[in-house]
Amino acid sequence: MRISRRSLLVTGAGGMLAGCDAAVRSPTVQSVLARGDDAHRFLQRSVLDRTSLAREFRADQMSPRFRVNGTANPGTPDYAAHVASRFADWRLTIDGLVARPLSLSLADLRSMPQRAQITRHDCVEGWSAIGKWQGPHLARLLDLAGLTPAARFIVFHCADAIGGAPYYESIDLIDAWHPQTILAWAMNDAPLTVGHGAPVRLRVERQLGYKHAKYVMRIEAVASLAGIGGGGGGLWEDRSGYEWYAGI
Ligand SMILES: Nc1nc2c(c(=O)[nH]1)N[C@H]1C(S)=C(S)[C@@H](COP(=O)(O)O)O[C@H]1N2
Ligand SMILES: [Mo]
Repeated sequence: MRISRRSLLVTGAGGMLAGCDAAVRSPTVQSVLARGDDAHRFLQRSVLDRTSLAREFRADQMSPRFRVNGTANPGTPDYAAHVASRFADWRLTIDGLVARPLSLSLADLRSMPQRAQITRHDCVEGWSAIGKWQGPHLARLLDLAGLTPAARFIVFHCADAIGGAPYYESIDLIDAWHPQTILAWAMNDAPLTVGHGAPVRLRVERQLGYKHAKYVMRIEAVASLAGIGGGGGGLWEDRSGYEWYAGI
């Protein structure tokens, strides 16, 4: 069995959601899928599973209370200044293995095509909550920046630190191009609060809560996770041996 764009479109998310076709047609995702062509049949099956959608819910199923977990406020002078100016001067950096490094304002992110989704957030500590998230597709941002062929992982650098270690997370290109992977600036139809990760946080809906980086300041495309933080691909991976791929 060969993986083809067609089988991905049929079994994966394609066609079910507006905006997804564009992601599947992108040159980068084509090259990710092409790599799958060479893989063992078992790996091809895994790629197909990885592209399926997380369950989405109705508005009346949203949790009345969505807890704030981990950092509730980065608390640095820089971050406090951004909160005071309502992130008017804040810029998201997209750099690393990209053809065109970007510096985007919150207004830029808000004016791009948006995706909204109501999903269940599952924390490894044993709680879940259903909330609505909105923002541009991560894939669109990465297409604007233009990943170079060596890029294999996307790293999210955050404004906060835990025990002195900067919070960071990373995902591979399959999750980066997943149709539900967005950079959310809104939650439950309001701008993100400080507690939930203002001004933007990652939503990577097929994985556990700790992968959903809050307070994202910089997105970096890399060939390898070695040399970033402790090399484990994320703060909790480094500190506590949490799985790098936290699929749910
Ligand atoms: N920057 C940053 N991102 C983070 C965390 C954090 O402490 N700092 N905690 C993670 C964990 S363990 C969870 S469950 C969710 C919590 O998101 P919430 O506060 O919006 O519920 O954010 C994740 N992303
Ligand atoms: Mo969590």
